Amino acid sequence: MGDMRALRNIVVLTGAGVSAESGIDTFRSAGGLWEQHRVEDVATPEGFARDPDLVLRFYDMRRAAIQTRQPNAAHLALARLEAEWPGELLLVTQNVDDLHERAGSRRLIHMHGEHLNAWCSACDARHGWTGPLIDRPPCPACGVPALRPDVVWFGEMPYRMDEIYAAIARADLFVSIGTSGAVYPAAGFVHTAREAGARCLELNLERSQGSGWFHESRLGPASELVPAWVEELLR
Ligand code: BV8
Repeated sequence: MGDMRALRNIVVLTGAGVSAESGIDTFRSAGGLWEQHRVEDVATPEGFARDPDLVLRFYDMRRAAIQTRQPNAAHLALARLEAEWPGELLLVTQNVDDLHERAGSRRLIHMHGEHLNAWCSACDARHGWTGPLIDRPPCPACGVPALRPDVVWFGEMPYRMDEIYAAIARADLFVSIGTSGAVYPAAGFVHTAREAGARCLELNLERSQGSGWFHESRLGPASELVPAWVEELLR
């Protein structure tokens, strides 16, 4: 990877693989089999309109599950990097769990939303939410029982894309961790980073759909690769 010390601005993208060792299912493992529905069918506005109870139960189950899990060494290493790196660091996650926050990361964008938020379809307010939504609780702001998971479904626009693209345009290093590179626009960030002249590094358990676009791809579990890479940067 050459001399890392010349780097100033880093953008890190994480996916489900960074939370796998915390016991949170990745999409590849859970994606096709959940109650005989593909995630693409359940995680869509159409799926929600078709069968809101099915979708609300899907998210209630996952919202409860993440609250029983803990950050792993990869989350902690990324929080250490944010604390100790002298240049800019932006962590963009596709994950909707809160393990990066609980590990200590602050400069963080949840481009696909968060399990621990509820979004009111009636008044557009968002609220921190840890319980179920299946029993249609009233929105704390407007009282209408119109709360949905505050996650970005397929066909919906991911959050804070302008900030993400602005950070990638300034990046000297783009690092993708634990993602299959199957879902856009996140899967396209490496192309944008390369066009901006950034070095591109992939840390993943196996080769991903985007591996060929990275200058370097290291294969292995995130709990080993990420702390080693952070150590290399901060040395
Ligand atoms: C949009 C939130 C437009 C919900 C998620 C055809 C071509 C190109 C694009 C499209 C197309 N048809 C449709 C599209 C667009 C679509 C898309 O990309 N579809 C795919 C299926 C082709 N994208 C969208 O719809 C996006 N929106 O395009 O909007 C628009 C424009 C204008 C106006 C309005 C709209 C929105 C996509 C967001 C969907 N929401 N999540 C929820 O979580 O329930 S997606 C979800 O799956 C994740 O957030 C993530 O983004 C995605 C993939 O998951 P990964 O994180 O990569 O996880 P995965 O399981 O796939 O892989 C895990 C990886 O980790 C593996 O590689 C594995 O090897 C590795 N791993 C495992 N263990 C470890 C490990 N690595 C390290 N250590 C380990 N221990």
